[in-house]
Amino acid sequence: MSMPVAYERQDDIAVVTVNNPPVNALSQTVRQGLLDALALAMADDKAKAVVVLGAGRTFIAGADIREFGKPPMAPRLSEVVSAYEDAPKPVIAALHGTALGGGLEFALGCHYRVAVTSAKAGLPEVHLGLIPGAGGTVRTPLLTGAAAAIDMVTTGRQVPAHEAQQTGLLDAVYDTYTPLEAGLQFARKAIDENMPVRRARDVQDKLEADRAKIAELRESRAAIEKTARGQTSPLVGLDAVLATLEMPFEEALKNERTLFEDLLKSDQSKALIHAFFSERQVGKVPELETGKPRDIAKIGVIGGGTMGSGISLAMLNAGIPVTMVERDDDALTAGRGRVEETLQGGIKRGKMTEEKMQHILSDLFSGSTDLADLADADLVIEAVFEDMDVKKDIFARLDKICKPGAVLASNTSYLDINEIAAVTSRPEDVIGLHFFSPANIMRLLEIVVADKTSPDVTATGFALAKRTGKIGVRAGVCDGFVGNRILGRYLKVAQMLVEDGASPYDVDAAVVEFGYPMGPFAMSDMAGLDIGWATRKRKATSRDPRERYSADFIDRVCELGRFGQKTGRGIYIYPDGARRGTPDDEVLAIIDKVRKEKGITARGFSHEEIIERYLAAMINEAVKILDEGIALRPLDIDMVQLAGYAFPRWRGGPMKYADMTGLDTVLASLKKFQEDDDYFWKPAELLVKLVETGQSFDSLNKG
Ligand code: 3H9
Repeated sequence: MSMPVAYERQDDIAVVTVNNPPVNALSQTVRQGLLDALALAMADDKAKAVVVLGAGRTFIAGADIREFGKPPMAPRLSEVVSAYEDAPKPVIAALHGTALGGGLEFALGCHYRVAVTSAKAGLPEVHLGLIPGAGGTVRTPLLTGAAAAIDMVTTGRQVPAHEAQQTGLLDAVYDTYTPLEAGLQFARKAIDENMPVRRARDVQDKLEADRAKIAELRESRAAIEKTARGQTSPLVGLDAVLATLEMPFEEALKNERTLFEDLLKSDQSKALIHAFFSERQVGKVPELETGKPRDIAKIGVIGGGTMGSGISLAMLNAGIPVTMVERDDDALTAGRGRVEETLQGGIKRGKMTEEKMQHILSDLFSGSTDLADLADADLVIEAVFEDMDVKKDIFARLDKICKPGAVLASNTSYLDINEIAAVTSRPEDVIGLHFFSPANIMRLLEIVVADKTSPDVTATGFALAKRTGKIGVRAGVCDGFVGNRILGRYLKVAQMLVEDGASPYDVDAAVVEFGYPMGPFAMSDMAGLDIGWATRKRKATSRDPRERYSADFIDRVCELGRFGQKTGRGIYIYPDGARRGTPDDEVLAIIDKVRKEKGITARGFSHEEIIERYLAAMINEAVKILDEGIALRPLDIDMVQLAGYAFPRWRGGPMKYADMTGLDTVLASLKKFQEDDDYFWKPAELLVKLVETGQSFDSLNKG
């Protein structure tokens, strides 16, 4: 095994290379290796300067996150950074790839920083519910000034090399060099010009200027609070940078360390670290051990409605040619129009260039009204409306038209993929690819593996997710798969809460307070109340008589032609096309009337109780989904909720939230609610078992 940190000398320059694949994280052996290499460089009389760089694809991408929460192991990163800062010979960090978190903090301890053009530097700790803990909030403002440091620390943004040079974070950027050449070039200059060691702590000019405008800098708090939406670390990051302006250097470092350690113990950082690893774990599914993704060079999308055009865009944006098939010319023109309109919108927002749009429309996109034009497609995604007979007819025709080996996918959000696959002679090629609207933006892709889907086809689904920047989550076949099945439960709780006494506006407020961008009623208004109304009518005859029906008030609202935002009225009213709704007394009167008719005496619900019920229902259904094997692991459910349903990331997802709340507490809530409605609230068997055996969802994640 190669050493995690290698030392060599090239003429009179010491070269220290960190080699800890895949991202050169600063694990204990790397920290110790860096100290040892520094000692060698200092003892080496022939070495006049030191260059530090990363082997492989990147400079150092940060502390080793897997070490968090475990007993600390010496040496601490801050000691390593200080040792380099105090070195008497000039030390140059040569950056490529991503210098992130502790990696950038290490570079800030070096006396000079150079980079190749494609390098990026960032302090992404905020995304893990943390702030930099090894001097990032102290040395960054000294070099860049407080405003740029606040931006980096509170957003976690990866700053491109040239911008980083402008702010003072980097000293030189080289367009054509390798990282080693860049480092050596600068080191040669440092030696030849007898450049001094320049410690960030000694750079005081920007600090002086910032001190004069500290009141103004403090004002950024309100904006940060707004975007952070309940997340603590961005505000702590701001405090830490501002403290640098007010405290002596060493004290500011100590202050940062205390803040970092407090955050490390917080539920928010546990949740965000869970989200980070889950995002990487979720793509590891059993089928990928044997399955090989098929080549996808051309895709057919059937349907040009909201979903079909969104899916087409997701593919086109990834550079994959798409043929959209619609039933007639008018529908095709409308479908193409939707694609074009979204691309135009991208140009207006500066996210798309005219040139790229032209390339997409003339080289990648084509339209047809004849399914036979999909004969050479490698993958066909059906996105027509939710009608089993229509879908079966399409798949039977595709079976005859498509070439052998083509993957046949349905974007259905709840229909049985096994039943669809059964009409073809090749059920092993059939899979569900459930996109979320708007499909070109939403990151979630449920990859629904039917009974006969082959591992190659599943692997193709995951490869497609990766290629289009989506988070693919494996799901089994059931009504609603993972996401919509859980959604159905908490929408139902929301309705029950309203029937029993809460106003829909209270329910939404509680859910927003919890961290969602909007509550269930505002969301239903946005999606269109008619959709749920139609589903309820469709399911009316198959509804279990033990199930409480609690949507009468929404049905009444729909009967008035109030379908939500699109009709200007729904549960809220939207005067003059407003996107944010205003509460409406007419709706409250309807709710009152329904309660009276049903003999329900309204009672009050605190926000805490609303959330307790909302989450308990969500978690209970999730456990059933897990037990039935519809979801592979608890983390898969968390990823569905985070990537597709706006569950606040800093709460980790419903399963992580349940673990942190305590499964016994969740079970106790369910039992309490069960006294009112045994059918709805009966605790899932697996949850009872986990509580009895003292296990957590996390223990199931680990297998
Ligand atoms: C910090 O530095 C705190 C300090 O301020 C204070 C300390 C006292 N540690 O994402 P990928 C793994 S906090 C451990 O698929 P990419 C990752 O899990 C840290 N493991 O690759 C995956 O493992 P696997 C601040 C890590 O090319 C593999 O590497 N730094 C770490 O798409 C490949 O990752 C950050 O927050 C880590 N730090 O993206 C940076 N990073 O193969 C976090 C990655 O088993 N990392 N792994 O699934 C990233 O943002 C991306 O990984 C990166 C590469 C952009 C680097």
